[in-house]
Amino acid sequence: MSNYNIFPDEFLWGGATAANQYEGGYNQGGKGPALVDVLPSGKDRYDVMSGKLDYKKLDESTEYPGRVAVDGYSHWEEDIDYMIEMGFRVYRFSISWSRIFPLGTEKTPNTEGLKFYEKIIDKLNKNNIEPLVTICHFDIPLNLIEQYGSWRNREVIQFYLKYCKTLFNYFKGKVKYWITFNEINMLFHLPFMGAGIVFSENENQMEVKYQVAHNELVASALATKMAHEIDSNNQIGCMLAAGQYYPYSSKPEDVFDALDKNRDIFFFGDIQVRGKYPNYAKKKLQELNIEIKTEPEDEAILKKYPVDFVSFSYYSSRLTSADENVGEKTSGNVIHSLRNKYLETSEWGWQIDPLGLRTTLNALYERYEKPLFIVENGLGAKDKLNGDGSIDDDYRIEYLSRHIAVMRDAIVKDGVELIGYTSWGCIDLISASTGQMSKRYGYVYVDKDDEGKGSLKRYKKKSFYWYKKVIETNGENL
Ligand code: BGP
Repeated sequence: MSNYNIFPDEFLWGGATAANQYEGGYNQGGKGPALVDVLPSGKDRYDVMSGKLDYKKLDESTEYPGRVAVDGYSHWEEDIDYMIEMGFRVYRFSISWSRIFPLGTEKTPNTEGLKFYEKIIDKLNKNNIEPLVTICHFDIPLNLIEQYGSWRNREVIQFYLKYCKTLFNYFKGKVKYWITFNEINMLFHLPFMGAGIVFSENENQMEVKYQVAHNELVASALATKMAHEIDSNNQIGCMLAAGQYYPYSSKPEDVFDALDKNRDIFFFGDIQVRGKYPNYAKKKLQELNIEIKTEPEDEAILKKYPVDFVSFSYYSSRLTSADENVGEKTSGNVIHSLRNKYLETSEWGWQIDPLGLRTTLNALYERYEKPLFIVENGLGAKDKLNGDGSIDDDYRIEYLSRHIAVMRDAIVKDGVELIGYTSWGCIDLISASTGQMSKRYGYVYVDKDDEGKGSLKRYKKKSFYWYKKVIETNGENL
């Protein structure tokens, strides 16, 4: 008989947030303006995120939900207390680049920004919660976008490395786990949100995206090198928006199409883990007649500094067909997929597929043989705050427990090396794709609505007590 209580003793249970959707405080503590501060709510949001609409063209009545978010800037202490109460062993959060370098280009960092994160990190360490820091989560100082054209410009690599060096030195011995870029492949789908790219007319958008990808990949490899040099205990991860593509049918064309679509995700991992452009990517660039600017040393940089672990987000599997005329498109999720008739969907049309997580874990582990870390997973749902301050989010408990159960299968039955799990938005925060508050993921409810009204008071949901038990029993009690 297998022992199903097999999460390793040191398994890192926890939750995740990111400055751009949690922190707010956009003009406090010396912070400079950033990408998130110009992301509107409402109908223009998607066009701005995808680089089709220049944020400078938005009118004066535009609301920017990220500027206040859930005011983690003032509530972080209370929020970490909730994490302590749930027994978190890890907390993933991101540092806002423009809190450290308001313009991105300064010679010296903003000490107030560093001190802000130091308080957070010290509190985590004091309570045996491992900090997992995302260095760049859909975030870049606005000045680097406006003056340099963001990541399309190779000079930005140096600014990013300066920012990394500041963090690695300042938090030396206090932070071990780092992620260089959140969902690096998102830059192909939402180039502005992912990498601060606004397209100009008539430019070859695909070429720009590959150039941006290359610059970020070189930056990530150099950051990995630097992190290891500064402290050999540092562990650096890549971070992919994962979720395997399934073929729409057993037609060989559909099967091949799924393989090809999966390469959009693997492209980044292949370079960050295996250290070189895979042949399929070189061929694709030739076929598309894309020429990206590289430096002679890039090949060696990518080769010599692979990441230590592979982290990823998983919300759903995806479905694809070679035939554009079959199937029904799903709404909601920014990475497009056809409707899979075997799956239920969330209120936002995201398909729910726990077993797909096991498939994804296996695909990544077989390909890379590196420790895996699930750093985002969860159900975005509307919650109802009852009169007595309780929230009965059984649907969230069901979603999460089904996903955690397959993680256990992947470890015990498949031998996948999984080191941790941080569910997304452990404290309710602003949704990235919609900018709305009503799409909630948390164990802790935050009183705020889509119009920005509310006391920001926190309430524990039913899932709070459930997750506390999960951690207490090391995943036995689902
Ligand atoms: C990922 C992002 C997160 C987060 C999550 C949920 O793509 O890394 O920032 O927001 O998706 O998406 P949403 O907020 O759109 O529901």
